[in-house]
Amino acid sequence: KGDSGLSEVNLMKKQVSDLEGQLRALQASFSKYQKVAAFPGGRIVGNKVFVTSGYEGTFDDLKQKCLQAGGQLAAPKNAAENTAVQQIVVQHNKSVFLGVTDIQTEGKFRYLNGDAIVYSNWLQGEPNNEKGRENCVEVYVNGKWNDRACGEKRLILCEF
Ligand code: 291
Ligand code: CA
Repeated sequence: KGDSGLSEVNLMKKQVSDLEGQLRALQASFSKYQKVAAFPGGRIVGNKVFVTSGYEGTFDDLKQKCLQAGGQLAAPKNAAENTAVQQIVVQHNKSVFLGVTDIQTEGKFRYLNGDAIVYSNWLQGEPNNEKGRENCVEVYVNGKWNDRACGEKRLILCEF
C-alpha cells in the first residue's frame, strides 16, 4: 500500500508528458493550417504546406521573407510536392524560385541547409548555367526546373 501513491504519481507524470507531446504536435500542425488560412491558395502535402503572398523579388529577398515568416523557400522533395508547387505556379502564371542553389559549388545543387538535393525535375537540357550566371532554380508552369540568375525577380513561395 505504501508506494501505490507514488506509482499513481508516476503514472500521472507519464500521462502529462504524453499530453504535452500531443499538444506540441497539434500546435505545430495548427500553425501550418493558419498559414493557409492567412494566404488562401496554399497547398497542403503531408506535413508540409506551401504558401505565397503574391510578392515578387530576387532570390535573396524571397529567402529572407520566408525566414522572417518562420518558414523557408519551397523545396519540393518528391513528385507530389513538386506538383503542389506547379499548381501554385499555374494559378499565378508566374514562376517561383526554389530553396535550391549551386552557389557553393557550381553544378552541385543543394538545399539552403547545405544538403545535396534528393529530388529534381529539370527540363531537358537544364541546368545549363547560361552565361555562367545561373545559380538559382525556377519552376515553370509545366512543373519543370530551370537554373536561372538569382538576381531575376520571381514569385515568392514559402514552405512551413
Ligand atoms: C533559355 C535557356 C535557359 C536559360 C534562359 C535564360 C534567359 O531559356 O537557355 O536555360 O536559363 O534562357 O538564360 O535569360 C535571359 N536573360 O534571357 C529561355 C526560355 C524562356
Ligand atoms: Ca538555365
